[in-house]
This record gives sequence, C-alpha cells and structure tokens, in this order.
Amino acid sequence: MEKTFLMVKPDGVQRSLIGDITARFEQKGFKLAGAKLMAIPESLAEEHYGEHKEKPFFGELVDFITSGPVFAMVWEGEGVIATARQMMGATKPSEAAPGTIRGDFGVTVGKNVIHGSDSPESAEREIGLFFNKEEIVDYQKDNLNWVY
Ligand code: 3AN
Repeated sequence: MEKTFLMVKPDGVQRSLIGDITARFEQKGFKLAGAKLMAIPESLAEEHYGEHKEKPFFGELVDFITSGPVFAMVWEGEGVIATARQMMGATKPSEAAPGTIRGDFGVTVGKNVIHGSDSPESAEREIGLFFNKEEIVDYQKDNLNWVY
C-alpha cells in the first residue's frame, strides 16, 4: 500500500494542532504506520530541504524547521500521497482553500503548519530520512474493510 511522509511543523506543534491534524487523516480512512515527536538536527533539515538549497528563503526554512519539535508521521492508504496534499492545501496561504489544513490554520507561506511529500519519489526519500525500518509498523486495522 502507498505510503507518505507528513510532518506537523514547529508552529503546528506549538499551536496544539497535532490532534486536529492527525484526526483528519484518521477520519479520512488512512492508516497511521509511524509517528514521533522529534527535534530535527540541522543536517537533517538541510538534507530534507535540499531541493531548495539555492532559494533565497533556504536559511529561513532550515531555521524555522529546527526552531522547535516537529511531529513526524508515516501514513498509508490508496492514493495517500496526492490526497494528503489536497487535504493540506496550497503552499501559498491566499490559495489554500478553506477546509484544508493550511486553509484553516495558516496565514503565511513559511509558518504553514504541515509538510507532506509531493511525489512517490519524495515520499520514499523522506520516509527514509526520518524513520528507521523498525519504526514503521505493519499491522491490521479492521475498520479498513469499511473504507475499501
Ligand atoms: P510545499 O511544502 O507546499 O511542498 P515547497 O516544497 O514549494 O512547498 O516549499 C517548501 C517549504 O518552503 C514550504 N512548505 C514553505 O514553508 C517554504 N516556502 C516556500 N516558499 C517560500 C517563500 N517564498 N518564503 C518562505 N518560505 C517559503
């Protein structure tokens, strides 16, 4: 089954949004496969955001994501990568639709509450960066018979 990497950013943790955000993905019908509260070392932040290295906001991005704990998660389900991106909402706050996580909670492009992988390649890369194999839990969830 497809997996994606999602992360409540430091602003989301400080604003007590872990429960709300997690609930949305649970209620949608996705399955939590791994989760942890963690402080991101600078080296991991730089690697995670490697594609933005040349952007003027790269330093700001690394400073922000290392400014406090994040809640890192792996979620599993049919089409979860693209669907989670829809549920997150657009990067630009003025384009993030109401009802999406960023649309409901985000005001700026930097402090936008959640990160989610944008492709199968980045999901695989990001899960590998943040989680050991033993931290990804393979288990049966009975309610999924009513989702699929
Ligand atoms: P997304 O997180 O929606 O995939 P990306 O990959 O384009 O967006 O950007 C990664 C992160 O960089 C965003 N989540 C956002 O927090 C930050 N970011 C993007 N554009 C800017 C910007 N112009 N100024 C500051 N931060 C930005």
